[in-house]
Amino acid sequence: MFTFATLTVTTMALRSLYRSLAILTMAIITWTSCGPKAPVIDETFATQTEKLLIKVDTLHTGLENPWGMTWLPDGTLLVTERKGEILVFKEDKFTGEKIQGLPAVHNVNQAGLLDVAVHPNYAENGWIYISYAKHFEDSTAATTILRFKLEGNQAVNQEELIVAGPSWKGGRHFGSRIVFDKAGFLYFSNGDKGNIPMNAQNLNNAHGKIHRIKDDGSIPADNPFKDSLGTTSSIWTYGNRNPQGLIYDKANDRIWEVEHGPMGGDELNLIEKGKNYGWPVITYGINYDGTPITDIQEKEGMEQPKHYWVPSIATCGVAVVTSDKYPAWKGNILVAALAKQHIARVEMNGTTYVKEEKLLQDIGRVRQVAESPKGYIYAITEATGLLVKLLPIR
Ligand SMILES: [Ca+2]
Repeated sequence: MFTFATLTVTTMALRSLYRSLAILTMAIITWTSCGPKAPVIDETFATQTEKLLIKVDTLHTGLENPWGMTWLPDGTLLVTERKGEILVFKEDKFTGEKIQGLPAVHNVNQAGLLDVAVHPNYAENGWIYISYAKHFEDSTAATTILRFKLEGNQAVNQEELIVAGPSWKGGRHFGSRIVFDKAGFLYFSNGDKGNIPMNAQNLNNAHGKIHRIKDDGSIPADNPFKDSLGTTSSIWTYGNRNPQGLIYDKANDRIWEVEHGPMGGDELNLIEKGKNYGWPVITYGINYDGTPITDIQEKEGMEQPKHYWVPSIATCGVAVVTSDKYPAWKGNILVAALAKQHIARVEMNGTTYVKEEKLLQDIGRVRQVAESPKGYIYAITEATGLLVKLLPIR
């Protein structure tokens, strides 16, 4: 006799069977088509770029003035906020935690807490480096490199390594980015401070320069201006207006820099020991009021940019694609654009500019773009306040 109880049991058995079949089917699909690691990306809202179908994964909203980002070996992502905070992300999610005990910063206009980088041997020594505008009692500030270690979320063992002075009033043109090369030297950028552009040509101050120091802040013996009378011994290159982007291209042992021009004349420069990059003697830009800065764009003894942008896109951070996750982009240079609100994907032939594509148009003022140790490209934006990850589809 067919009873209610039998029906219930039969239904339960069927449900159980369906569930088992569903799990089995999922397992077969995963096993046959993807392997254990390949994530299945929902292609809704994917973006077709010239060479890759990508999806923009928004990991976080509500950032204010994010400036720098880096990853610890365990995958923890650190994002700086210019006002003086470092936000801690794990597995691409904000933990709600911030690093405690950081130094006070001169948070004015383009000055504040800027870049963050980890030592190449972080796993052994635990050093984290920041560049920030250090505030002085007379209300001036100077781009400063400091390192610390983490105990939980507390910044301990703080060591101030170098102050790129003299300290300056206001908040214009402080740089700053930090990179390490394969020999372990630390390079950082500092802007010309705005109101006296010739700072960049004067070797007796630290402004409008790329600097090179050892990981403990001491000066390498082979720095180009080390033993010259009165020069700032950390200077590696000069004539750099406001370099807010710096990246070490490990595969080619090169350093790329991007710097803001005035009105027009943002530059992509190949950074080489002791060279003069020309600002403000040569430039492809003009003053913001439309008057000329100089009549010349070239001069002997001064480097030409590998590319320049007129009008300005407002170049900020820069990255080199090394990952196999974006095969069609490998070796490209990615430049974050503040004013024009995109990422410029620049194709190079060696050190010669070929062409570029605008990615993520209107995503916001892109402050930094970076490749994670796992090989994914991330970007942080102002105005829209986003942390995004570019997921490659095909
Ligand atoms: Ca230049």
